[in-house]
Amino acid sequence: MASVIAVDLGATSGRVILTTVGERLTLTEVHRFSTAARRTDQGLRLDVVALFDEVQEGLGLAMAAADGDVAAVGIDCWSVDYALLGEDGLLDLPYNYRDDRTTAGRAVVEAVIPHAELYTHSGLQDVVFNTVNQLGHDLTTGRLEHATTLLMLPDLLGYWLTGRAVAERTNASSTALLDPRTGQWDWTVIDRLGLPRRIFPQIVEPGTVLGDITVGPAAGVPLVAVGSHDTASAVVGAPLRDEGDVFISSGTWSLVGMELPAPVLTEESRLANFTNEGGVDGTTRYLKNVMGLWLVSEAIRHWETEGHRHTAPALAAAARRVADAPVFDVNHPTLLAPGDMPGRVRTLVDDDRLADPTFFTRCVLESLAAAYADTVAQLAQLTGRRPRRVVIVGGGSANALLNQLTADRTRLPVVAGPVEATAIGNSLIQARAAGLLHGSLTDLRKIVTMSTDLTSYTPSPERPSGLLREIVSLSNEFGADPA
Ligand code: LRH
Repeated sequence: MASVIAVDLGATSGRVILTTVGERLTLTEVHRFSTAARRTDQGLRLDVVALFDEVQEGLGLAMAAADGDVAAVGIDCWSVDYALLGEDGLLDLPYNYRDDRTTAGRAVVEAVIPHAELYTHSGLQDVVFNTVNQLGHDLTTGRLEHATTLLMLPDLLGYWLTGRAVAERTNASSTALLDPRTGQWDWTVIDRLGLPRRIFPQIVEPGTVLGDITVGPAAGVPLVAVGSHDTASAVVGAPLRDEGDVFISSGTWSLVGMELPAPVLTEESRLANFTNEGGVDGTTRYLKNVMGLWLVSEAIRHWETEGHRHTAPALAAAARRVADAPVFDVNHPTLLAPGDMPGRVRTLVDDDRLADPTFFTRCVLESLAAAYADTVAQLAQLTGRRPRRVVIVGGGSANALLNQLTADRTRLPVVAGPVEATAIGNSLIQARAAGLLHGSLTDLRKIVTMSTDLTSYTPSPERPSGLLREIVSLSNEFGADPA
């Protein structure tokens, strides 16, 4: 049976997955490695050279496991981060978006194009870590002077594999430099900011066959540009059925939204800080970033520095027994950077019980579910659609407590799974480009449903709904000054 190889780089780990393609998909993870950013004296950086070596190792393992019968390779990654190339290759190691240089960068951009105006061009939410704000900082340091090409991370790895430098559209849409109506670079914005036109490569559609890999164990296999923004692939791999479905791509971030045929660029949408990200097959992912399970994983990292080991599944299981946890604003800008998460949450919620990791976890999960409920209510207002079901995919969809709390607080039925939606979406678009599968996203999603076990949750009658907006006064999310 034919296979494809999905390379999926997430915020904490990267995986290489071999997918056999038939009436159902079968996924086998052949390699896993850390993608964590490194704190250096030049900021929070990504060792992309080491990442490329890991990808090559994984491709070797996948080729061996597939016995050579591989139709394509595709790469997805988190969005917004980019590498700069000069005449002699990589100029330096890319920054990670959680580096706090973005606050200064945002001020540079805001002084030239206020966000209210930028939104009418890009349709992107005002989050401090958008590529445009990172580039705003680069403008002040001269980092762009010797740059010939800007490549988003999956495009960089693809370039190193094939020699072809392009900008895949879904990931490019996270820069705030793309016009969501045309799917092309917005030269007006680029020129006004004083960014060099030369660094922006040709945009390609997801599903484009980029050419054969020329180096390493997968040499000779075609590389396909998939929905290379991981969330674009996750939503392809989400078993969405109709216009009443809300998706939550749940992992480090929770991306809560709806798939729409066209962007929503209204002032109401901007004020609610919703974003229009480019999707596969011309769709728009209309969504909001909710801080996600990062709040727990970063707390676990902090407790480890104090000598206490906890795991997310054990904490979530224990948190079932906690009642009466307070709710806080999970999108508070102070929670974005790495560091002491329990300490920062305690400045938002004055409750001594937070010293207990189980209580802390319950408090985070309740607060996430409240933020989801709030976002679902806003989606109804802003799209005119009536949300009827919530589909949760990604690693966080294995968190049964969070799924139940989501059903309770949104008062909607929840369907959870697949955990591997991103790798599935990545594989489906490759398989279609390679001619192994045919049809629309609806057709491809039938394969998702046949390939995975989904779990359903219904709202518990005894628990009230809880809209975050009714409980705490929200900050203006990540764009605003923490004060
Ligand atoms: C999730 C994700 C998300 C972005 C963030 C930077 O991995 O790609 O869609 O907002 O990372």
